[in-house]
Amino acid sequence: MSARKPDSQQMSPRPLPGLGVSRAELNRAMPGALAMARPAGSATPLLDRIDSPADLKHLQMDQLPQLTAELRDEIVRVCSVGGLHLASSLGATDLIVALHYVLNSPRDKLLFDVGHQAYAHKILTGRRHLMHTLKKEGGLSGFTRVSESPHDAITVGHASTSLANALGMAMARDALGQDHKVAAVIGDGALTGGMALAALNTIGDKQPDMLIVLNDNEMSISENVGAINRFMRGLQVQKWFQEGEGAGKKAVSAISKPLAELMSRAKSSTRHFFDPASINPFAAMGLRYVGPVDGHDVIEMAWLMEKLLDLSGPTLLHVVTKKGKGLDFAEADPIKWHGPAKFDPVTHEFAAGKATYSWSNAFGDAVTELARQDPRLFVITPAMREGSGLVEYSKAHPKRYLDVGIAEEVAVTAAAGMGLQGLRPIVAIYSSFLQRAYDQVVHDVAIEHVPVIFAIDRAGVVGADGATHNGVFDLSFLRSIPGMKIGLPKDAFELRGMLKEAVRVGGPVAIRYPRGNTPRVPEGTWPDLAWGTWERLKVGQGDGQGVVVLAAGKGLEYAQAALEDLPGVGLINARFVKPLDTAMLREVAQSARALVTVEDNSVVGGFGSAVLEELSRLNLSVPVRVLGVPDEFQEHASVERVHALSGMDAQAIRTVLAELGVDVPIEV
Ligand code: HTL
Ligand code: MG
Repeated sequence: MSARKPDSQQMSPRPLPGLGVSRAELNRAMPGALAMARPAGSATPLLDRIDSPADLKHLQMDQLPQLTAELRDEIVRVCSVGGLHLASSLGATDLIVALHYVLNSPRDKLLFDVGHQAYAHKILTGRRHLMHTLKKEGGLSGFTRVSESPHDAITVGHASTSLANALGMAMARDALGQDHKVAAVIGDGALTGGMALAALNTIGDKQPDMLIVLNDNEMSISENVGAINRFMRGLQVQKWFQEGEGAGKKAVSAISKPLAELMSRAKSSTRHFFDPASINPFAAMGLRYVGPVDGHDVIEMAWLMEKLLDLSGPTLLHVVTKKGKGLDFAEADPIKWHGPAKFDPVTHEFAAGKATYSWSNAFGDAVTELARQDPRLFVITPAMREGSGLVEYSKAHPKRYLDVGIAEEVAVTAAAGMGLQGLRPIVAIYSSFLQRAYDQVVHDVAIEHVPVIFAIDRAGVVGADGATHNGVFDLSFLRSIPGMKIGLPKDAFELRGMLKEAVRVGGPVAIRYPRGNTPRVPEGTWPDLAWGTWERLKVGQGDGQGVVVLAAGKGLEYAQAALEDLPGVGLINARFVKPLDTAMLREVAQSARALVTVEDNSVVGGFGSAVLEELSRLNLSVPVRVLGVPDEFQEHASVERVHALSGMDAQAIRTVLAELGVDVPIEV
């Protein structure tokens, strides 16, 4: 901190590019949050003139509100096809315009955490004409991707990585003697992640020049959680208090004063409002804290950001935004509009869809019911209440429910703590996010066989979210952990059987199921299912010359479809991957001419590998073809398409069977 020049010296009143009127006039003309409607007479959309951040610099500053309104219209239109991150992108539009107005991307580095809020950034950086391809096969990624644009500074999808990346980039800049700016945008949800907090710790210590824009909308996907979140709510109360007290101005207008004054005012009002012992955690970590400011006042933000970017050391600008800004429906229900299905861009009504029952619903219903029977159950989610099907559970069992924020490591180790104290904790987690907590599974859970159940959702290919969100490694990374039990239910019936059995047997147990739907089963269905037993679905030709398909989880769906008209081929529901059903494997390996394994996981180290390892241990040799996700990152496309490209869908299975000499009727 000591090396920093006094702020007041650095705040020379440099005029903003294109600012033709005084700030006071602008403030009067555009008070408060910016309206969605285009100002009358703006016939020529500004957006048509912008293909890069450089074009943005030609705009007058007072045109920025119109530009953000046009961007929001465009985002709503683009997102109406469904499955896109609407509310977050609407909320971040103003701050993105402000940042691009004052930064010089790609020379300056602009990093987005998660990257789901960056649609305005994509539009402003030459990708407007491709927005209709967002998250589609061969189209734009739903997040920022280094390989997609020079303006995308980092590749993201998982939360809380922007600050460590920004730290690295700022230190690289300094080591290489360069002088560009580094700015990171991080949401209040992403800030709950340990990685983000640990990065702040180092940033505050090393003091690299950088701007962190904290986009605080009080929401993760659900309501945000945690002590820092609570602290930030306090800061907002303070802002409202200043306004309500008639301090004369909105808190944001204080920004036009020298920064030093702003900071001392923030400090004193913080003192006024909080226990004197409490301090701003960002300031305590050595960051210059500025805010909170109105995250929808694009002019104020641009003005302020330009100045803050010139300061030495790290600055955190706390901007308050509304998730879903500009769209009444989305502002009122940002959870529903986080990633809405297809809707009408004019009426905002959802397209009528078939009622579906997802694997997440199946898990949520089962666990809500099971917790009524067993007081030891406790469910932990790392910020995925809706996605994991836990809304009802959280209401039914509020005392045995914990949302730790986007902190998968904490979710797993807190479960270990509960397990050590006699509970039967269930960590409900997406496969790709469990990657974050690998060491916690090994070190805190598995070594002492702590009874933690992992309910692993979105296991396998997830489709439109692409490479960052595909959950195709969990079989490989969990299988190598001693004592881990792994089950892949073929339906909600087996899911319930496995859950019940997992609670009974204890120790670390993983139950993984895919994205998608499964038939609903009646309440009270609790089948007995002995761990480690496969199910023979089709015996096949009994002359010892047949081919047998061993399929697990989602792979079984494809295998069943492939074998419909092939009575001679045997089929096994290989619902346990650890331990395998060694007795059944031995039997088929000794009688079949060839085996085919099918799984929705990487072929490296997954179910097929487990079969090969076991055959080696049993000293049995039989030809085995392993089908699954190949050893490459799978890009966004529909789930079915990725599976087809991976060579593991029904058609691919039939092709392999034909290669093995099975008489497969040719499709017409
Ligand atoms: N866990 C990890 C490690 N990464 C991600 N991306 C998730 C979970 C899932 N997730 C999102 S977006 C999101 C979560 C939890 C909420 C982020 O809240 P934030 O942003 O406040 O940062 P906001 O939506 O604008 O409010 C995705 O997978 C896209
Ligand atoms: Mg948020």
